Amino acid sequence: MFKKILVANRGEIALRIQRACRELGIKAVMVYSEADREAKYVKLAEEAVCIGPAPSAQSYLSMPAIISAAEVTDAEAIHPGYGFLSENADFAERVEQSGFQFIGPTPESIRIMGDKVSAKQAMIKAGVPCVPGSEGELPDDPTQIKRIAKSVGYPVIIKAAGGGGGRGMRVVHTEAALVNAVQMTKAEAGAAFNNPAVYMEKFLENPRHVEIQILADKHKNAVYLGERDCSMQRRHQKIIEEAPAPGIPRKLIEKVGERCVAACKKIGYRGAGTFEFLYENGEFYFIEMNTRVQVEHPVTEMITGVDIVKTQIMVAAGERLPFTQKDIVIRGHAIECRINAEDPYKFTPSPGRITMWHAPGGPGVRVDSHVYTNYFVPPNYDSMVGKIITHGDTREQAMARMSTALAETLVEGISTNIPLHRELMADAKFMSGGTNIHYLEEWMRHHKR
Ligand code: MV4
Repeated sequence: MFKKILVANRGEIALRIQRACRELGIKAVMVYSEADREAKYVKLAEEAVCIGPAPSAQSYLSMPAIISAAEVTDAEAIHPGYGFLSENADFAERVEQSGFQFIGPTPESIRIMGDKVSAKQAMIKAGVPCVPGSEGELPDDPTQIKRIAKSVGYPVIIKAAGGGGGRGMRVVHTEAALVNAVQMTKAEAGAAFNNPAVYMEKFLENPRHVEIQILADKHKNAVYLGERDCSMQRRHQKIIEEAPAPGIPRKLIEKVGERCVAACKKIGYRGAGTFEFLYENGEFYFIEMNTRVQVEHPVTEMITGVDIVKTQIMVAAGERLPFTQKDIVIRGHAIECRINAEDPYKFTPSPGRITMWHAPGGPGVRVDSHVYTNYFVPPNYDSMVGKIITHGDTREQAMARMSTALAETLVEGISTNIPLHRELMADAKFMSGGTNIHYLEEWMRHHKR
């Protein structure tokens, strides 16, 4: 096992990784920007290195700054967390060329999944169900583009190969609008991702976003840890996640989960990974794979009892997965509310000093947050200040515990989206389960203030 790991991230996930290291008896080196000097996980760290000024480009996104920090502290491995450099194949490669273990998949796996066209081709080959669409990249010839769209059937969606997470997409309803939409998407993709390649899919109108968590080791063992429903989102920002996904037959999850595991074995995937699907009319359609630990990993940890971050570190060190698929048993239900420093209805960021932070507690309540009373939320990074996760025997109990937890959470000095979460936990449609990806935005339109 590693003796020392460098944590190349900030905020709650930096703290989460530090906790996993402590449990494993590994020293965690924390890095921080000038804006994060006062972070408690920095003060509590055995070692911490300032890697640059507040702007991410000069700190958390600076490969030389992070790799030199690992060199001067004699760390053996680097955990990238989520966001920042976590899905940058060049970073993973440079980490390994510098003699460190990257805690994540190989650069090749990251590269394949980063290109959505090659990701989809790999999944089709491995037998994972995908959204019907073009076979790979779209050609330039307008006649061929129209022929493909006709066979897929309108509406279609044009997506950039270099996009993902909602960037670089366009929905097309008619043949008249098709060729221009393809050209526009290609031009934007070339500018934004330095890759003009686009592909086409049937546009699903009212899907849910359901994803499957996997873990794999370097010895071709892989398991799936069930699914999460992440449909409660606004502008591609998830705000509530839950596991299991309400109302989806267990047998179907098992079938798709087994396909994901087979795909991992086939491509030699290692580490934690998430297969993102759209779920509509009882069917799963793969859209993208994330090659990092995700913000919402705690809901899976709560229903399986598996420590995903700890396992990421163990498998990166070459250990075998300490469990097999039959050891993975889903127990109860978990919900996560992301707490953001923002206006709850206008969504404008609300950085600044937290003059009072009182976290909830009680049975089945988990809080993953790096903030505390008197903490200053810097304006330079994303607005998430923590996550409240509740677990219960049933979905109803998990939701009741979440309502209680939200009621006793006190934050003063900044605005947060806690009032929005309190309202959503009392919303009849959300309470009944199974709302689709459009529900929150529609709800916002009907609850204007
Ligand atoms: C789609 C889709 C409908 N049909 N693909 C948006 C984020 C990116 N990961 C994929 N996205 C979508 N792809 C087809 N063929 C609708 C979306 C989509 C969406 C997906 C998941 C969660 C929220 C979403 C919000 C708007 C659109």
